[in-house]
Amino acid sequence: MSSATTPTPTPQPLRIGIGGPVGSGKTALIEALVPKLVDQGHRVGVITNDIYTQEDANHIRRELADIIPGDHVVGVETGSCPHTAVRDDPTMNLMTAAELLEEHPDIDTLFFESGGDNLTLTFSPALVDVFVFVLDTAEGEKMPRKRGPGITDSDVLVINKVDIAQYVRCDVDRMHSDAQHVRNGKTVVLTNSLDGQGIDQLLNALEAYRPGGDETHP
Ligand SMILES: Nc1nc2c(ncn2[C@@H]2O[C@H](COP(=O)(O)OP(=O)(O)OP(=O)(O)O)[C@@H](O)[C@H]2O)c(=O)[nH]1
Ligand SMILES: [Mg+2]
Repeated sequence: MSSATTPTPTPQPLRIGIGGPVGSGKTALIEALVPKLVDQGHRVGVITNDIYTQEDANHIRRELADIIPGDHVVGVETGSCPHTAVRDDPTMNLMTAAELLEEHPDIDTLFFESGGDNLTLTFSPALVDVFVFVLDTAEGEKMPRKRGPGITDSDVLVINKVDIAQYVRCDVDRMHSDAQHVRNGKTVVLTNSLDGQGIDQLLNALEAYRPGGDETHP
């Protein structure tokens, strides 16, 4: 009898953290993933972190102008080390997410892009459900062998810019197998964010972390 008055609980959005070295392609990956998510019927929000500017938020608003409303993208100006804002004290990001979800409760997928940083970056589990770390081939084939928590502990490791590997003398197969080795077999995805290579595989890996979805993480 009381069921008519019981509010339906709002499902928790899938919160995806994207981190990695400066310029590895974090923003480009988000810009490749969002149109596919929207095609699948998802409603997407994006929170970017830059130290002093809204550069990445503005880029995403421009690139995805026909895909998601501009007010679904918010830029956090951290004013400090990018680690702090997504790992040590994620308060600014948590508050920004709460405001965004209050304004747009239909958002079911929320990206957090960290400011570009070094190999030790990780995300607070209080902020995200899945942590993606993005390397690119131009940083050099040796990067997975250097390890660091971003490379070894992330849920999904992306090796981006596979299209330019040949120009920077990077053996992608070697980089891939080294990455799988240091991650004990956890997911590694090769991508070209500009032409979409590997993006479907990445999306599938992320969906396994959706709250209420398949609990068997890869
Ligand atoms: N060739 C190639 N270029 C790419 C790829 N992904 C990104 N880029 C380019 O790499 C540059 C940096 O990409 P961003 O997406 O801004 O990188 P980012 O990691 O978000 O950078 P920060 O947020 O400043 O750390 C841009 O010029 C992109 O167009 C890729 O897969 N292949
Ligand atoms: Mg960026």
